[in-house]
Amino acid sequence: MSQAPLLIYLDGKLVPESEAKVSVFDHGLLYGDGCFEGIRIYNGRVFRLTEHLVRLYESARSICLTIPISLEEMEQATLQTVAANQLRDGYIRLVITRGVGSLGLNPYQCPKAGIIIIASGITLYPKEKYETGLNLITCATRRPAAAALSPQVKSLNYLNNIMAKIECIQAGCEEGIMLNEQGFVAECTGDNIFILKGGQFFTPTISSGALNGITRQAAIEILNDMGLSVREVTMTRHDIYTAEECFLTGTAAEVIPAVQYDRRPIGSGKPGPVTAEVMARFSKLANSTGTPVPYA
Ligand code: PXG
Repeated sequence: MSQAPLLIYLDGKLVPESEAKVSVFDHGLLYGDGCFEGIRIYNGRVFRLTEHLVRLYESARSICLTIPISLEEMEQATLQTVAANQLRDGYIRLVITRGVGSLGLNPYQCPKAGIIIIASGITLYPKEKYETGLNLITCATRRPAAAALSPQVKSLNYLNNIMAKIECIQAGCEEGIMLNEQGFVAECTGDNIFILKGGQFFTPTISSGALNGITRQAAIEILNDMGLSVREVTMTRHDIYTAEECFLTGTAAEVIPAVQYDRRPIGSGKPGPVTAEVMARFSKLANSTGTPVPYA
């Protein structure tokens, strides 16, 4: 990573991070009104950029938020921000805020959405956890019903997930399982979940309350390439208690094993061989595909 101050894209301009400031009247701050994406840069290429941008524009459309530039312009802005910071490996955070308005919820009082692009680094879990695996708990905090707030909207209001993350950390765990209102497994606080049982992989359906993760999709493709089928199911805690292997997927987490759930070992209690193969294949895929960054 470069040592110079980061250059942040803010509403059409690249500015030093010390000047990258937003108004206290931005509804992104006042109400968590807006949406975001997290994207990875591997080996000088941006991983699944179009898929992330499509999801960002869908989140925005769903909440009646007009992004003032086109998806193609956003793609160029993202690549330019990465290039300007000379990042070959890192993490991009795209943030769209409702913009500056008056006090009061009415989003139509905010004339123009704000655009922030940060290209930096991220370390979600300690490196050794990719070898030893994560411990998970069941979070008491549930995923909101889709009728309350669609889990497909990556909104700027992550309090639900943050409350669940607090529970994980207080329990001495890195991640946790969030159930939906019916008590079925939806996903983790910032990752999707896969389990292996009887030679087949299972992951919760999107309608269970899971975000349709881009890494989740990549994992499904990898498993299919390995000749393994993945069934999207209504998953229970029992299914995880009795799984042979378990791994989580997410842009920040990549593919990471989980070895304990609610104090019960998952399978042997060690990362499984199939999970190791999926991790290796994901690393190969991430480092060999993607949109090249136009470095100067
Ligand atoms: N579920 C939720 C609720 C997420 O927010 C995922 C699953 C995984 O989706 P992708 O498309 O990334 O495979 C996410 C995305 C963080 C952080 O800081 C987490 C995400 C994105 C950005 C930052 O923990 N998770």
